[in-house]
Amino acid sequence: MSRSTANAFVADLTPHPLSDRAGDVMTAVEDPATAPFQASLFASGEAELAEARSTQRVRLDARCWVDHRPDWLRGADDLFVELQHALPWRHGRRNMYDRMVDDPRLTAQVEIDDPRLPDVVGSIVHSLSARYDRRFDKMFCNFYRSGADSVAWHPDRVGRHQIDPLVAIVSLGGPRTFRMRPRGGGKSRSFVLHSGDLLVMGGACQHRWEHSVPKQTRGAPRISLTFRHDAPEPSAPEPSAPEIRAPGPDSH
Ligand SMILES: O=C(O)CCC(=O)C(=O)O
Repeated sequence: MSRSTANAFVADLTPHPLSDRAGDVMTAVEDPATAPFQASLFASGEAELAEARSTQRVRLDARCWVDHRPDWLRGADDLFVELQHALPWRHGRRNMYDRMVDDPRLTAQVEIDDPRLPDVVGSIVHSLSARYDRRFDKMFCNFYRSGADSVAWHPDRVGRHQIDPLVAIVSLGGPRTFRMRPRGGGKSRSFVLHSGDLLVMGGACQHRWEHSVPKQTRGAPRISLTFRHDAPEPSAPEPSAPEIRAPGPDSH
């Protein structure tokens, strides 16, 4: 199918990877079209890890932290374009209140060693695994076609069966706000993720906090590459980074 027929769905009724409910399904999307966006100079060219500014560790509470590393990846906009066309994007539909509702984003699940992935993904995995002393071997990708796409508040499912899992997110394309709030209520915090930024949630984040990417009125398309790992050995140390003052809480 050519790009001119982009966004056509090929029904294949694969079970939904993010849902436990019977009847929730995924359909394949061939080469999703999006509005073009203006690549920045830093984010153009061949993708490679940059020795950029140091990691900023934000303590959310006594047991939860977030590492934000701006400009971690050079060439992130070109990587966005490559992965937009190369990955097996799917569109989820879920049964909610007796009607099928479209997920407001596309997703793609790929093996870390999938031949469609460029070499830089191997470098990302290697660097994360070395820095955080975990074997990051699971990759899940999200495609926000515009500001209208989003993901609602949730903790990650790895938190159900792992103590303090790390979740790493590499952002490609348009900037988006990534929000976090304590489960059960409380002040939220926001991180603006630009193309090439790395954000890692650690400690008990998946047990005590939840996160979202809210809709926004305008927004260039964005892909997030998320990396997870198997349960670590009980003796694995908690990785450290210099701490900075946490950004002020959001008003809502
Ligand atoms: O796209 C993002 O930055 C967040 C992704 C996310 O929350 C998820 O896939 O669980």
